[in-house]
Amino acid sequence: MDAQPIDRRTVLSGGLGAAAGWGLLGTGPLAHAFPLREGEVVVPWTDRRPENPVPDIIPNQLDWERFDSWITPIDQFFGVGHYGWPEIDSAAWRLDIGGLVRQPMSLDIEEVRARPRQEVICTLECAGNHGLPFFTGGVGNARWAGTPLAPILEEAGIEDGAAEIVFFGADSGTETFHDVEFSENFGRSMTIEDATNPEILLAYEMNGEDLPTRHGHPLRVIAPGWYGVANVKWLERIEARPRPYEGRFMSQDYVTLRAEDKNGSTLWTRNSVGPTRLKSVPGRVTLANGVHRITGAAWGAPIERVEVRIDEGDWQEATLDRSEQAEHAWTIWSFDWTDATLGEHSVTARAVDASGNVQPTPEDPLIANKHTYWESNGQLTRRVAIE
Ligand SMILES: Nc1nc2c(c(=O)[nH]1)N[C@H]1C(S)=C(S)[C@@H](COP(=O)(O)O)O[C@H]1N2
Ligand SMILES: [Mo]
Repeated sequence: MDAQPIDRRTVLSGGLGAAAGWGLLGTGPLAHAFPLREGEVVVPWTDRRPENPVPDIIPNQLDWERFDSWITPIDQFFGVGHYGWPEIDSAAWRLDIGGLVRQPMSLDIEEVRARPRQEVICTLECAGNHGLPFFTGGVGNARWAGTPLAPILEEAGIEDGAAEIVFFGADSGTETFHDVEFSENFGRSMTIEDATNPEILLAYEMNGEDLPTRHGHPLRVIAPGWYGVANVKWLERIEARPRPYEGRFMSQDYVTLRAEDKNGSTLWTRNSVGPTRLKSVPGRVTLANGVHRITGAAWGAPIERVEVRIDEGDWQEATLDRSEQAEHAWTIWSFDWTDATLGEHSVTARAVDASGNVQPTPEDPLIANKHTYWESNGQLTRRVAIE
């Protein structure tokens, strides 16, 4: 599953790189969104994102107007570091596996790398992305390599009384709880069933390079299909525990608060974020040979269809670029906007998944009755001026 798209991509880009290919891309049915058309220029969005007030916590957001590849290059990949950015000396680092296990383990990085290698191309989105006005580039798609977690847990032997696996990072911060001040490590948990999914990796490579410091060097969790927060970086401890772990990033932050309607009365619920939700983004508008094209991405569930709406017009189907795809990676789509008229327009996109679920509108109770900013997967509208 994972090796195939890379091979096809290599073959494709080789073919297109041979000069003759370029001129042909603008004609005929659109098969590939990237590379872009010859002479293509970006028509900037008129709704600009406000300046990022927390560049130390959320650096390097994806700039959608530069969005031109299925795999996001490392230098364009956003980061989230709630407790700073530890620089870990991999020679001194160890991963400890303990708690309710029959055989506690301690591995150095060479022992981790000597285990079976597994790769996955998957999209990572922060659950806060699009929840705050300045936060619109908290998503990227990368090729990760590491070793699967499940066989390690199997070797350690999870005891019957265990309910969860907790992942702890090396980074920590000062927290308070009932007037007690203490130092808490970044931590996230999963049920045993979720944590033993064969897709979950302990990853030491990103896009073919040694995992960069910003992204969790020397080792991180990669949980395909989960929001970013589950993908614990700078991993140093894995514990099987008998009761749900309730650290800050499980029980305070990354918790969605909703006012649910139950037969006319309101039931407030709080849930820790988990698996990703269906979403699409109009990425950028470009112009080449007199034709405007909207290129975007959709992810969060298997994508069946993406539709685009200009102003209050009809929904029109976008073309999905199936030349590069992987189960948990975003799907690139494009829409040739052949009848763009002068003036300012709004562009809205919505994704439909393989089960027929439609990405919710901002008015959908799922979004409208949500009172925290995480899991903001409602349909997005952008504005552009055609001159
Ligand atoms: N140890 C640790 N892991 C972490 C975080 C963190 O602050 N510390 N942030 C999480 C969040 S909220 C997100 S969205 C992703 C971001 O991954 P990236 O920085 O590689 O893009 O890392 C997750 N893993
Ligand atoms: Mo996040």
